[in-house]
Amino acid sequence: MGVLRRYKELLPVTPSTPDVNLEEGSTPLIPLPRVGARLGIQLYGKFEGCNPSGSFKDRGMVLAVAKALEEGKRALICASTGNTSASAAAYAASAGVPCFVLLPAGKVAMGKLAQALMYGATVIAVRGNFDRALELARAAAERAGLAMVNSVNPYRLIGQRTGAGEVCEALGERAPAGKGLRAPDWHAIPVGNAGNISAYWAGYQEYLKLGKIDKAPRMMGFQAAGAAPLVTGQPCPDPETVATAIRIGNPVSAHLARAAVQESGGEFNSVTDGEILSAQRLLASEGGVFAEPASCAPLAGLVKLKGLGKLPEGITVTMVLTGNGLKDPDTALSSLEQSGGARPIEIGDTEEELMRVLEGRR
Ligand code: AN7
Repeated sequence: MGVLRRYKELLPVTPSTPDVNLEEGSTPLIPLPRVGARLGIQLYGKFEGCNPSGSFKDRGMVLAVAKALEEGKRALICASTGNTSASAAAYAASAGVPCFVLLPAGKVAMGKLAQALMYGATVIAVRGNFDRALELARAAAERAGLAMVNSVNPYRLIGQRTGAGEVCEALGERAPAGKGLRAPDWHAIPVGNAGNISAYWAGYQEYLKLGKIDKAPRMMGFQAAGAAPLVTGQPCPDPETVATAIRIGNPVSAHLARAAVQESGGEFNSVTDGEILSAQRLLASEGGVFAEPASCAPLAGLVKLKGLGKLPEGITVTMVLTGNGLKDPDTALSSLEQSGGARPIEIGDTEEELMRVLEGRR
């Protein structure tokens, strides 16, 4: 069941809201016992890469597009570091409406670009960064009467709240008592435009108010060191990071994210590109989950905090693995190359040569 049907009680869905649906949401909360053991914690990954367009954006996009259609809008526009554009383009295709996406030229992972083009969006590469593309998209939406589906659209964050409830349900099922809902101790999440951390916090708050959980987690937001305005407290005029999804210098929802961290007793931290890529390899090789670089900023942060003696022993931590690793194979392969890691072992077509590899003789 997609997000609009599954959560109709929690969402502003009316009888006249079109039934937009790509069967998004209901993603797995994957236990990561080997990685958790290294860190001395109970670690889980909410694998949002299982969504239809391969990222968490689908949870909110489905609602934003449904409401845009309900309001009579006939075309969508967004700026994006990649995943928002893929998601918007997918729902536009499904609903049969045009979609314009503005991307920072040359700074979008190949899989995401391929998606937007395949879904049939008009892709506009802006020679400028994401923050500038967003300004342009907002102005154009206003001028041309298009539905703006970036997270400045309130329906996006409302839809994204649904992830929090799913985390609590999945943890509840695993609890020794085996029933009821349970929040993690820490909720670790990458922060770019700062929408998702704000949405998850609102989702946890909602469940707290409804009495479904008895405490909310600490919200731990992680940014890339080269694009860390929430850590430095200043907008970052020239954001730069290998994690292109979070290459954002002036987050639209900074105020909401700050409130989430403050109210929950959490923190913002930054991690270097090297730490992100090493966490990505760790998650894949010891967790069995391939997530894109931005999604691995939280794990990089947990490793860093552990090293600083700031990760409490035995706590339950959920990380939002926001996007699928298959979106950016280039970065993964060059990261392996640079770390002297795996690459294919080429052999001739003989059994003898194969046996030599299997027995470690070459
Ligand atoms: C994989 O697609 O901003 O803090 O334009 O793609 O809610 O912005 C993507 C953001 C984390 C950060 N992980 O979330 C876009 C875009 C991945 C992402 C984030 C993004 P926010």
